[in-house]
Amino acid sequence: MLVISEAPLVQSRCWIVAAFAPRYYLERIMSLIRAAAFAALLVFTAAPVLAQEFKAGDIIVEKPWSRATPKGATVAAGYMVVRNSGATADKLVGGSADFAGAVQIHEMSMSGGFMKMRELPSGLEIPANGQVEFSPKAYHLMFTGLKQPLKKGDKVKASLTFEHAGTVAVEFQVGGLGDTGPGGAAKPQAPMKGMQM
Ligand SMILES: [Cu+2]
Repeated sequence: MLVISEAPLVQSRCWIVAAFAPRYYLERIMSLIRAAAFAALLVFTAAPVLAQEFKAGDIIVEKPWSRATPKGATVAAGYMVVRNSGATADKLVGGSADFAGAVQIHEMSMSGGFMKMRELPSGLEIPANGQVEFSPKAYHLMFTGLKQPLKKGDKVKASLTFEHAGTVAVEFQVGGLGDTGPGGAAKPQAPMKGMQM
């Protein structure tokens, strides 16, 4: 008796499951796809940002970039933004790079109507809770004694030494020959605070 009366019920339950299952699974699959797509989007949008920040102590080096060098060039320049989140000033005192003989800190300034650059042998102060921008026409790193030409799309390793934060390993993204900003962007250059022009 029990088996007979239960049979139609089980059958009808199966029918309900069968009718709703495709839709249920489709929705589950769609939501999984959506979640995966969202995760992929996060990875793709977050990765380049993370890859362009290098940190040691209170010092953050943002978007280091350089330019492709013409054939036979022996020097290249490095640009970036150095932020100091600490309450005391720090100082960039030097650096080194696998691809260059030396890394110098340079400053551009107007002299007799010409842009001239000079080395800052004692380093460059990074103010407390402040930042210094290294860009064409302003402060820059000078890679001298290039051991290889820099090609667009390269990522070249260097390290920067700060008086307090110590050494920060960074990677310079090499842009095109005429680039004016990271990723080739032609951003307007803000005048440097405290720079004699
Ligand atoms: Cu220079």
